[in-house]
Amino acid sequence: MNNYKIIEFQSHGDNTGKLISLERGGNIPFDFKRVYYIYNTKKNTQRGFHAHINLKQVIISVSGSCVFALDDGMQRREVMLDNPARGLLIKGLIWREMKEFSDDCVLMVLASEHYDIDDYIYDYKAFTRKVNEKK
Ligand code: T46
Repeated sequence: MNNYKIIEFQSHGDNTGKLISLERGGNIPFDFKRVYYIYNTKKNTQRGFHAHINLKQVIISVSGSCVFALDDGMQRREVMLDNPARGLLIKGLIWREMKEFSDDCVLMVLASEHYDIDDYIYDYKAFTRKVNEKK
């Protein structure tokens, strides 16, 4: 599966604490137009269940943890997001599901485009058709 990648961020800081800086064209490999965060997710909730047609995103758990399931229509992988020094880059057609959120989970997402509902595919069969078109 090559539509996703884990990016390791350099953590700066001293004995007072840590700091990570995100820079477009630097450790974030696209120009981001939007940042959003997901927090206060209720217990046993699952989110996502969609794919994007064009959007690139980097997803970072800045607090707590969750499991991110990725499916490219052929394979499925699960990635644990539990480290602010690690980002999940998704850059192609990937069906995504999020689950097992800890109470303190805050997911910060950097997105290459403004919010556009027409970029979402919510039907899994439509997603696999799109994957096959792109082959
Ligand atoms: C994704 C995963 C990781 C907005 O108004 N603006 C926005 O920029 C976004 C992202 C959402 N919304 C509204 C749309 C819904 O009424 O916020 C509500 C919750 O969004 P959604 O149900 O799409 O949330 P998730 O967690 O299922 O998915 C989100 C992103 O939408 C999606 O792009 O990849 O996080």
